[in-house]
Amino acid sequence: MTAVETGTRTRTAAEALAAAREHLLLLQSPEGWWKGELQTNVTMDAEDLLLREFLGIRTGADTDETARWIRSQQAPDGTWATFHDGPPDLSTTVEAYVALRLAGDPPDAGHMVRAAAHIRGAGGIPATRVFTRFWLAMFGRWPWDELPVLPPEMMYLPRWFPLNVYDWACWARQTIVPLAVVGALRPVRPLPFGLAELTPEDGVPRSRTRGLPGWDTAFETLDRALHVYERRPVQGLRRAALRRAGEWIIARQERDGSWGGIQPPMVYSLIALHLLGYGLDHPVVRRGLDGLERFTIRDGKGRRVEACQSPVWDTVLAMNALADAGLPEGHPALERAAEWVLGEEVRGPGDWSVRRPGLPPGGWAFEFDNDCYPDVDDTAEAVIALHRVRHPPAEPAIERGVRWMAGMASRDGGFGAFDADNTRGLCRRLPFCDFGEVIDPPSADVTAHVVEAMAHRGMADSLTVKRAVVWLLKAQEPDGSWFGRWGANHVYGTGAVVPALIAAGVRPGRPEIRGAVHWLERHQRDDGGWGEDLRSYRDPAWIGRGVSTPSQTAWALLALLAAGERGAAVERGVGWLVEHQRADGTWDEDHFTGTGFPGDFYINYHLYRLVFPLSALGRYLKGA
Ligand code: R01
Repeated sequence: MTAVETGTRTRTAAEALAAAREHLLLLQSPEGWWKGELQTNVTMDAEDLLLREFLGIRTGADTDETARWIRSQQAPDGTWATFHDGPPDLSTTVEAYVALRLAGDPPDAGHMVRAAAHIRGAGGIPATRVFTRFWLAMFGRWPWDELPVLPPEMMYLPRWFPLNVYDWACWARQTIVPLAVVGALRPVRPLPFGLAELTPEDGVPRSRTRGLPGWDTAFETLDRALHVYERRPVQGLRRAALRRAGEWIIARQERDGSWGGIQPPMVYSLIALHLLGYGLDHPVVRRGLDGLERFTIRDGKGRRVEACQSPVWDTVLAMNALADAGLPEGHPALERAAEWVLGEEVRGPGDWSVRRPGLPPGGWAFEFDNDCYPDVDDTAEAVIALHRVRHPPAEPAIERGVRWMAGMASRDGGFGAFDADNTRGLCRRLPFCDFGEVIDPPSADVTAHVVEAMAHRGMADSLTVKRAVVWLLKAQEPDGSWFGRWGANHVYGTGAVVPALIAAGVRPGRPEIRGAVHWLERHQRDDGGWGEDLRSYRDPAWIGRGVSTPSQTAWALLALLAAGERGAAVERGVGWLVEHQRADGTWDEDHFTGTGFPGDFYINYHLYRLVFPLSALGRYLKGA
């Protein structure tokens, strides 16, 4: 059994587990849920200030506190990244810079001079993403005419026609509908300063550094035609399309006032509705602003906005971790959590019904109030959690969730997160879409979670699980790993798929499992942990490589333990967890290990550092 010297005494794996379990129990809310901070990047905070400036509701206190947070995230070279220790990101740096100018930071202050120098060297505003230039256009610092056109008339495309709104992943759908309204109305608000200092010197290429390959000829031609149309849209049609977009947005506002429980749709929907004539005192707008308030964190580090909130996800992961850690069935913490999760079940139709019209509702969403958008990943983990804590009143909800999940299988047998058969790659090629993933095709991690959930429910022999297992086996990389869509990266994918395949009855001796075990062993770091840098999404040289982190070490261990491994790799991995645990029972994890959009948008789920190591230690000790 692994034991590691910590300070003056030796902590064993069992003591590490007990400390972690106690720490997690202390974090539970009185209502029964857990929720860790969902950290992303400072574009959230910059855009929050710009939104408030646009609506005329920006306050000095909020601005100061937000600016303090944005400054605290600046790298020594003056830039901002989209993840901890990541490379400079031009669009993020421009948005942060503009927000700090809005907050009154003088352009000749050292941190501003460094930021501006980097921006100029990287191509300036012309080289930023479409969203960044959209914001600048709203403040007269970029010509509306030089943005890709996204006409609101797209609301009339039938559901079978390419690029209709239901071809888009739900997060993109909810973002582009309000942006189409904003782009059609082309508002310009004054900004009390210029941005001449961001203009690149001669010789710096002015084109977009990325995204240009997406402008293939057909779309370039289409965009040019749309620009021509934009000068004289058919007035009656335009008015009707704007009204229809407004109604579409309002129909999707959640009980908490948010849209989809994510920041970008909230911000753009508020702007769109405002432009359509909804005043600040209109209940829809007021509820929306209240919704944003609930996504706002204020503490000693400053004011910041969460891109999204993860209470359901965090709660079901915590329940699973506590069950792994040996907390007995019927423990009050698990009972309270189960009751809360039951109250979160989604019982009505949502956008997913468009592709699966006959399917009865069920399942869970990620956030507190996200009834239009339950997702398969949360549903799978909720089913596992409710099943494992043996809470009899949960049975009907579990059954509804399982049936809903089964109905959400895509044609190829795999599972996407929010929609079935959301695979139209054409969406990715629009010039507008340079911000990240815009479709929701089946992924290995979500499919694995479904397989694991259904295996727990005794459905390992069902056609749904068999097809999903075939899907997973086909998705294995030649090197033995699986790609991680919603977590970083191949360590996450492999850590999800191996336990699922074993749960579904795949023998540990099968070559696919052996291949995965060897891949994990080959990528164990010298210190005994596992780590995979987010750069791996763009640069294959980083696959399986990076600084060891608690969550990634735990994912690798979960796979190895499921495959029946009990050798040196496991001992060293457990040793890494025990050695790096804090005295208070949790772990530090500055590196982001969550993925929003591969290559573009990343998440540090603050509870991952605790729930996954707890699960890994629990399963290690149970098998010991
Ligand atoms: C965003 C954006 O901010 C954002 C925020 C959160 C998500 C999607 C799904 C899940 C649930 C969690 C978070 N699970 C499938 C994953 C579980 C690990 C996605 C996007 C940024 C830009 C745009 C998210 Br445009 C739109 C949204």
